[in-house]
Amino acid sequence: MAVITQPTFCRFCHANCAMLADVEGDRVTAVRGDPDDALYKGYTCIKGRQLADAHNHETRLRHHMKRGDGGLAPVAPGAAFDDIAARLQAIVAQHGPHSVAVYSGTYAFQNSAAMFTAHAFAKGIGSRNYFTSVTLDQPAKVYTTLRMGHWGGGPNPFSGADALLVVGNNAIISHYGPVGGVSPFSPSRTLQDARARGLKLVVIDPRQTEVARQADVHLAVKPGEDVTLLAAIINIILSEGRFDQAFCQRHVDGLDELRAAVAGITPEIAAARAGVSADGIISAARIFADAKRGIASSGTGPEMSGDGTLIEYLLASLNIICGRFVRDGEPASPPRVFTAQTPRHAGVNAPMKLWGEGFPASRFRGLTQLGEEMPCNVLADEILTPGDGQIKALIVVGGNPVVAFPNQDKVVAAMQALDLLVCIDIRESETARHADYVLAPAMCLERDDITNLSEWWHETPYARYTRALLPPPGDTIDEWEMFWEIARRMNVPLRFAGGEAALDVRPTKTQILDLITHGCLVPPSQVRADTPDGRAIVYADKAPMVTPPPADAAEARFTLTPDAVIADLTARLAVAPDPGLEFRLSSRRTKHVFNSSGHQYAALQKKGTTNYAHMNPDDMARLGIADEATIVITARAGQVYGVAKASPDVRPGVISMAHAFGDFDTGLAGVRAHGNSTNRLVDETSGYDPITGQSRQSAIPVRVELVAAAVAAE
Ligand SMILES: Nc1nc2c(c(=O)[nH]1)N[C@H]1C(S)=C(S)[C@@H](COP(=O)(O)OP(=O)(O)OC[C@H]3O[C@@H](n4cnc5c(=O)[nH]c(N)nc54)[C@H](O)[C@@H]3O)O[C@H]1N2
Ligand SMILES: Nc1nc2c(c(=O)[nH]1)N[C@H]1C(S)=C(S)[C@@H](COP(=O)(O)OP(=O)(O)OC[C@H]3O[C@@H](n4cnc5c(=O)[nH]c(N)nc54)[C@H](O)[C@@H]3O)O[C@H]1N2
Ligand code: SF4
Ligand SMILES: [Mo]
Repeated sequence: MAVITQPTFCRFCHANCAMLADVEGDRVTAVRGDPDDALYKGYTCIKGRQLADAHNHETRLRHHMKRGDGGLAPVAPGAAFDDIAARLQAIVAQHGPHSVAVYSGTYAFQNSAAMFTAHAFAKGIGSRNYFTSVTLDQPAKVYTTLRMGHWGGGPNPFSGADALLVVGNNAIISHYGPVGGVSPFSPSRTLQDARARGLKLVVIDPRQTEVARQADVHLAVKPGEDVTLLAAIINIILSEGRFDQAFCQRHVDGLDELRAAVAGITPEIAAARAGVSADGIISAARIFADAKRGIASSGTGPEMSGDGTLIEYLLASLNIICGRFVRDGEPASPPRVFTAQTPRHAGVNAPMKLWGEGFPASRFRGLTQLGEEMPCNVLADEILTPGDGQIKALIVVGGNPVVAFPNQDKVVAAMQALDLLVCIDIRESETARHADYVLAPAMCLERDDITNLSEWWHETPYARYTRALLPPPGDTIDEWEMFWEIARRMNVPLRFAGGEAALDVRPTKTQILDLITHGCLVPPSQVRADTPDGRAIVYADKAPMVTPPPADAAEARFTLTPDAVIADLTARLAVAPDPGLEFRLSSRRTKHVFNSSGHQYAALQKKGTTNYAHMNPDDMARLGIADEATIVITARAGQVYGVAKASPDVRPGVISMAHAFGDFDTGLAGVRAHGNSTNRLVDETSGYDPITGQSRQSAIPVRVELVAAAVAAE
């Protein structure tokens, strides 16, 4: 059969690398990087190169499944949607709208319409219980920094940066980072090029990561001690007068309070607590402050250490006191093509508080919605605890709570306690094992998509509208259509920025995307028309060239003292490090899998099937642990097994381990073939971030023993 090669982009992860796909009839047979794409230049990673295998894989669901006495079995689409809609309607009638919850996991963020439709569905029902993986990820930088104000013109872009300060973010493996941080597009090459033009790099990470290997200064911080370290860096910059005094005078309030709060944190005190050298801290502070451009930013590691809000506050403060923003008259930050446009002026937009009083509240831990989502921290308790507002039904789209949420046993109990659990997943995931229905979605090459979820990283007005290259197999349909099928049966409105979706006639995906992106620079339908070949387009002529001055003479100012942050910081700095258990288990990513996705593909399995417990060889020698030995890791909240891996890049006292491996009952028997879930070590009821509810998923105090020794001691 003839092979037709078509351009598209990868949606295995958020980097959206430009690809060429070979299609034979109804099958994709191979994919590779598109060398003609000016931005990606043919780059792909090993995960993306499995797209053909993924689409054709034997574990892939091609029909919706319903649980009966014999387990999951195929069910006709009409019957599935009728029954789900009827059961949801009965649950809402009996228990009220909050009894239905929706969770958008990582794959809802790889489909340009899924997350928005899932959210519209929850809102249409009137439920406060809409959850996303953001509150398991980096919620503090999304929600708690806005209370300091934000700069209309945006942060300094990566391309013009002289210095970056990177805290717990390894974009070379994760292809993920904040705007202005290490670019997620062909990250290793981009970073090398930036270093060649003079970029200075400071990395704060308990591991010498792939990014840290290129650093001028690497501070191998003890996990969980970033607050002290960042406070010391700010103290040095302020006391040595290396900050942007003119910028602060014009735009910033609260500098004296911040100065006072960090004044006692000398390089020596921070060095002792964080386990790094005082000289290293001083160099890091001077490199960052003496540069003209470039930002301080973090990834998941620090956000998960229990101090997310304080760490993001300190990083935002560093950028504010050093004025790391696009200024009046400088080249403007590019407009995002598919995002509603906001003025990109050189001025401060007023602080915003997106949680607390006035926001729908959870029944637990004083937590409330952040923006329009409830923190994942409370999902299990909201399901398991009877009373007004108890969650009875959950729809999971592209997520896997059983391996991704804190406190695994409780999450499993919660999934089992639901009256109705619907998973939208390409396979029988660890969570789908407990589902009443598993709905089978079309995969990425079988659907239209736009680059709305990756465009915030682009430094040009880059846009892509890719067409479905293959027909969806079996009964599979796009994820947004599943919500539409249920919504129309329940008569639940699906409201988007551009208005309500029709429920009587099925909209096209282009129509849905136009509704979702209403107010954007160029509507998806127009980008589609402009790019009949399905390749990228850069709307350079639609971009403003320079950043205008602030729109309003009485512009807002940044505040370095929102709410009680100074008191919280002072209290945190006064606390000596947790003397508790000897090791700290820190989170990391694995190159060849994406959380719990990819473990089923042969080429990726060859790279390893367990989530190795990476340890410093000196620690292993001291404890008599050989490379590849099985160990037991015990935290206050629980226990897991791991396979020890000698890794000199990990600082002593640290176990560096990926999450989303194994299942709840994998245990010792399956540790080599599947790994164990580190979320068995995480307790969501203590040590969580008080605003975002983010649990301590990294920097977890643990004890480590050889399995043989542990068994003998019992
Ligand atoms: N201890 C600890 N816990 C963590 C983290 C950590 O570092 N440490 N990291 C946290 C972070 S950052 C995140 S984002 C969360 C992730 O949390 P989740 O998003 O809940 O978990 P994933 O494993 O990414 O789940 C993705 C699911 O989507 C399915 N899938 C794959 N392709 C498709 C598709 O095309 N369509 C659909 N519908 N489904 C598909 C996969 O089979 C899988 O079941 O975990 C968090 N949990
Ligand atoms: N290959 C691959 N890519 C992925 C994923 C994957 O599973 N595999 N997951 C995706 C997801 S969901 C996300 S959110 C992004 C995350 O993207 P990143 O945030 O870049 O994730 P990591 O690569 O784990 O980098 C986090 C770093 O934090 C460090 N760290 C851990 N604890 C601490 C601490 O207490 N302090 C400091 N300073 N550092 C600490 C770890 O050593 C690690 O190097 O990656 C995405 N990309
Ligand atoms: S980095 Fe890899 S998985 Fe992510 S979009 Fe690119 S090729 Fe796909
Ligand atoms: Mo994430």
